[in-house]
Amino acid sequence: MKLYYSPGSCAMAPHIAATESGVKLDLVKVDLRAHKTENGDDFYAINPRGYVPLLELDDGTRLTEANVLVQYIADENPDGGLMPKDRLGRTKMQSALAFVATELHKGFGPLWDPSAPAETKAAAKTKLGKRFDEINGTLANQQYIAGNEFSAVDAYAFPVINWANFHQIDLKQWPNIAAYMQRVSARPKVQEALKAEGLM
Ligand SMILES: N[C@@H](CCC(=O)N[C@@H](CS)C(=O)NCC(=O)O)C(=O)O
Repeated sequence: MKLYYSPGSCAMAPHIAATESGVKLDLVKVDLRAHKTENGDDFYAINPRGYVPLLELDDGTRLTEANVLVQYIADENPDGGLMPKDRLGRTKMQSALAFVATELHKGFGPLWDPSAPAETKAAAKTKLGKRFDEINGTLANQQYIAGNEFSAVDAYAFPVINWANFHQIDLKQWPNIAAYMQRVSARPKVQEALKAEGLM
């Protein structure tokens, strides 16, 4: 399987899901400004949306959407334990993944957009802060977002929450999140993904 990624982006979600599941990926780096792969290919020809992550299966099938890719990798490799097996557990995990996708991942959108007005950015930070309040509360009683075990939602939440560091959002305001980020980043398989992306 081939993962088109950019270092530190949301593509780290399927990357971590893979390392945590013991899956070896072929990584293809994409320059998201030029929308060119490291091989010089036009990335728009691979994904017309221009987005990473894109997972290419060995038969050439191309899959997108970070929250779905982590589920695909987890489901293909059930021994990794990243997705619950029972229906209610899976539904809860999907709910948590959708929350990360729509509230956190897209919540950062205006902060990455150079054309967004200052008021829009400030409003985005306020809203993200409310979401962080909620996660901080959850993490008061458990080690990871869905319980005491690392799971699919952590693979996605970790790189997205980390973007706070690029936008002057001090995670120390949410001590349980700050501790969680340390805990996740210390995991050997997360370190493996960070190193592979050239971030260590
Ligand atoms: N809906 C997509 C969005 C992916 C996305 O936002 N990717 C960003 C990096 S984190 C990107 O590739 N941006 C490049 C661009 O906007 O051209 C998903 O959830 O996977």
